[in-house]
Amino acid sequence: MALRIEHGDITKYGVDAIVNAANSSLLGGGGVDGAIHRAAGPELLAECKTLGGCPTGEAKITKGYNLMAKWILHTVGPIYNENRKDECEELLKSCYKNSIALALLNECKSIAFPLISAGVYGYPKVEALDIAVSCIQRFADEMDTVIVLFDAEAYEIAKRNYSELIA
Ligand code: AR6
Repeated sequence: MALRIEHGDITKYGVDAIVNAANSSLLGGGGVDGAIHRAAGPELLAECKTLGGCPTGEAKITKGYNLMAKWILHTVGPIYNENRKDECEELLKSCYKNSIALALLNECKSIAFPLISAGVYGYPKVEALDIAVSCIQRFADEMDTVIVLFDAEAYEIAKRNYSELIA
């Protein structure tokens, strides 16, 4: 198993599947979701419209269209709420677990993940990264995996807490 952490833009990764931190409509938005829709092109939205949305913690797959990645695994992270920490943690773990299960079902050997919920949805980045690393190590053992961190703050946290995973 090989998990690494890199600073970059997930839309540029030529892996079998990239994960999208979507919302439950699956009809696009800001952040990484907006970047993926822009890079993949309008056919992505057309396919997403056929999926009927996605509940929080679950995942759905589409083609990658103009991306180098073959597939996009759309998952919906929890909106962070300090008063419901345990529930948020379980839902975030489910995002990783269900995305990885869907990747395995589609014979993916490599996946790139963003830091799900750690932007607009407000999940504290330190905890979000701990959950990402532990779930990927647990469930994606036989795949080549990368966590792609876009913002400098998240990457600084990774350098501090997971220096062994940084190339
Ligand atoms: N590559 C990798 N990571 C990125 C990129 C990129 N190109 N762009 C942003 N990030 P967010 P969420 C990072 O807000 O918190 C959308 O509107 C970003 O720095 O994209 O799950 C959806 O439609 C952050 O660390 O997703 C939903 O409505 C991480 O991706 C909502 O936002 C996640 O930030 C989902 O919120």
